[in-house]
Amino acid sequence: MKTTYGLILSAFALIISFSSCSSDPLDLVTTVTEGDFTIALPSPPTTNGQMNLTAQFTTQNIFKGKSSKVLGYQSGSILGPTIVVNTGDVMSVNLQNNLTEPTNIHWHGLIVPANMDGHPEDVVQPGASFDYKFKVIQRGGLYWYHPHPDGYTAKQAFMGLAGAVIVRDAEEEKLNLPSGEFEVPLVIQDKRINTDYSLDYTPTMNDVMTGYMGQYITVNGVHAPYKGVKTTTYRFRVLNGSNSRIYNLGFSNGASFKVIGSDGGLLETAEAVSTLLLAPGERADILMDFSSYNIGTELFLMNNSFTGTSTQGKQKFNILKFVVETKITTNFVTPLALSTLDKIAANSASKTRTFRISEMSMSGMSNMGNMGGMTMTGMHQINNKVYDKNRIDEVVAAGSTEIWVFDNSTGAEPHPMHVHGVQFQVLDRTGGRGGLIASEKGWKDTILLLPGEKVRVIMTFNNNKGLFVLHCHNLEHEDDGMMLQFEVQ
Ligand SMILES: [Cu+2]
Repeated sequence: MKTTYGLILSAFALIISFSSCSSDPLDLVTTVTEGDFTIALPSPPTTNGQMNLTAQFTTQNIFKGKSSKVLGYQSGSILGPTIVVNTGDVMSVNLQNNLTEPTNIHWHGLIVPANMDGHPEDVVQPGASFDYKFKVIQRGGLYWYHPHPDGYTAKQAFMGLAGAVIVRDAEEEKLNLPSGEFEVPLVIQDKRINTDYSLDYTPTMNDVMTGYMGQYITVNGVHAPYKGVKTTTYRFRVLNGSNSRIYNLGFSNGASFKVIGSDGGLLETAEAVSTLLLAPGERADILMDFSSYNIGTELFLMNNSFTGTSTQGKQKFNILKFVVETKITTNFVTPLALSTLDKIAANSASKTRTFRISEMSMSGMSNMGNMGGMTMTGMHQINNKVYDKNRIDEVVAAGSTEIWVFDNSTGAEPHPMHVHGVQFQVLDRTGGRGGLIASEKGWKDTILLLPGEKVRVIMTFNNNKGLFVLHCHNLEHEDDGMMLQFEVQ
């Protein structure tokens, strides 16, 4: 494997990797290289739900003073604007495809009609455009958008096509959570680059097995940023927009922080934690209280090491530096009760479906070479099947409640499983970690399964009839075929 790596790595990346502390010699291109944290954290511009996005080739300074060739939804930016809407608003987004391959938009976590959901076959050809129009019907929360065309999802998302959607509702407004400058979206991604600083998406066979990881962590599109903060509580809206890297988020001083929301909005009550595992596609709504910190204090949002999988979690690294700059006095107190979740009773489910996750083993595959144009697929399967656009795998009755079991008990890799068209509740996790973490106690659309784990989720499908997909949100696994279709009828 190292030989293959050596061939595909640029000389620049090799130098960087060898000069940084490598915690795993087998993990050369996934070992994170920290920067100097001297770029101020940007926030993507915000927009309402009426606007135009143009998928295009553009550039952005991901590294200080260095222009990187990327893909973007607007000129000069690797991330699209943050769309801020209220429950009940109609979103109307024109997507113009100025790429040289098909693209589309999947509104991750939003419950939209099937023909607006960015189904992998529902694509916009190069030079064409499409109007996405739908009503926002669910509760407040952090959702996101990214391309989902069959076979191109991982590349396009990695190259820069993604953005956040913040939905607000009356229940959340009443809580007076930190807002304005004290509410900060954090889109965390990892990137690989070429010698000219352009983004490098060239997955090898091994990358397809583990997922494509980069050695440079970016937040809101820049590598190693810092953020000046005031002595008060901040609300961080965190999205793991990485293709495959899982983060075990925490603060470098070990401070506890409060998890108040998950993929589908607020939890019932805040839960204090010191680390939080966040898989690709997942979101976390957290409160961090800087009120007791002295001016000049520096601390980092960081990734802690974690166990449970052999392919990730070995290395600790810093992600974002906070510098406490300004003393202010506020009297924010986290509300004791955040929300009320209507729990779906397990006995209300009319059907249980099991999705068994499996991978081909690595043995015998090391000589198969580079994936090249992704011509070989199917190493990752659900119920022994790879994605086939001509096959409908499951038929679900509109309005029905079902339990879906994701079974990774014999799997060897982590898989964040994502279901389109619904939000679900997690009933339980058996095997592996054997329980639920703070961010899994609310509404979810993506759930992480580490090797050995089985998770049961329950959901009620709405009346949006048509074709949707469920898939692994490790996007290399997804493009490799780890995706099935279900029809709501
Ligand atoms: Cu996977």
